[in-house]
Amino acid sequence: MALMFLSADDPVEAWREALLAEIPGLDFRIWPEVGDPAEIDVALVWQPPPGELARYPSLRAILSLGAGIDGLLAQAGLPDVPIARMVDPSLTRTMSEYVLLATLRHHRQFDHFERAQRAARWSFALPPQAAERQVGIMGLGVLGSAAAASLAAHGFRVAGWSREAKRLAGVESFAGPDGLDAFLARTEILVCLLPLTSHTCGILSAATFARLPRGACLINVARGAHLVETDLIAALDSGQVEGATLDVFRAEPLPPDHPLWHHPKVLITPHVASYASPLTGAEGVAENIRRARAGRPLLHQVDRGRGY
Ligand code: NDP
Ligand code: OXD
Repeated sequence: MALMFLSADDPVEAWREALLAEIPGLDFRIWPEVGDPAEIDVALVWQPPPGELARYPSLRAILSLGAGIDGLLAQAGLPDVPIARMVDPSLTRTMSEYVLLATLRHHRQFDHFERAQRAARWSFALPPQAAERQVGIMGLGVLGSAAAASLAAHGFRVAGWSREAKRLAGVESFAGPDGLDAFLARTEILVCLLPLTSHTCGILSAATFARLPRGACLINVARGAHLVETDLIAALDSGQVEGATLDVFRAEPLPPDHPLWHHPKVLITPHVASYASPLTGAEGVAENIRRARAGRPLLHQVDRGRGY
């Protein structure tokens, strides 16, 4: 049996080399040159074309090269086989770096100084201490809890919001719909690291922004569909939200004429907040190939009912 690799964004040769080091003799086939579809038993994928995975009758598992599997679950005709999310030290570390960098940029008012410089304006303003700055992370899973720990280690007052309450050192925990108001009311820098599900789609809306303290900032590194873009633009224009760092968008690439590109209070990055590396991720993927072939539960297996 063979593994099919399908991704336009991931380094295929590095993944092949790293997986062959873990599983010598692995039959590694690169889409679309996969040979007989009946010989493919495991698919390692990022953003496969719609319907493609239904073409492999012997498929035993789908291993995602990304942490978010909302795109896979949205596919019509997705085979009913176990799906595993990507959990990888590089993915986790690079996300924590991005969230720390974006938080510091808002906290130290670099966004404000960038605008002041463009107007040749000397805008003297000192920030509060990190210990006085309240950061809130929506989603305290693999990525959110690591980002929270890193922010707490830098002295920020950190809280997180998840479905179930968590016990994380230095992180105040809020949970469920009942905990959301209190979480938002104390959050000056809001980070979204939720999976995209029917419960979280559109959660970054006017109603949410109105519950933040005036002048709060937003960092969205989860999915574009969490954000109601017109609501954010209105909140930025009114001053309810003072700045935003956005890595993900409803349409990617973001169309050239989209108003977010030119908004003075928005920093845009092209879905690069974090990325998996074959050097650190191959071990977990290889373990999941072995598990799939032995018919055992996968590591980080997705709960399809929950949507993450
Ligand atoms: P996890 O599955 O590990 O964590 C998800 C977290 O969200 C959990 O804490 C979960 O709560 C919480 N959650 C889910 N639904 C709700 C809800 N309805 N209300 C409150 N909390 C909820 O995911 P990861 O941390 O690995 O990844 C998070 C997301 O980050 C991915 O789904 C993806 O969209 C995005 N991502 C973006 C990248 C980028 O480059 N921009 C790269 C990688 C990921 P509980 O713990 O209680 O179950
Ligand atoms: C994602 C990823 O889910 O890049 O966005 O892992």
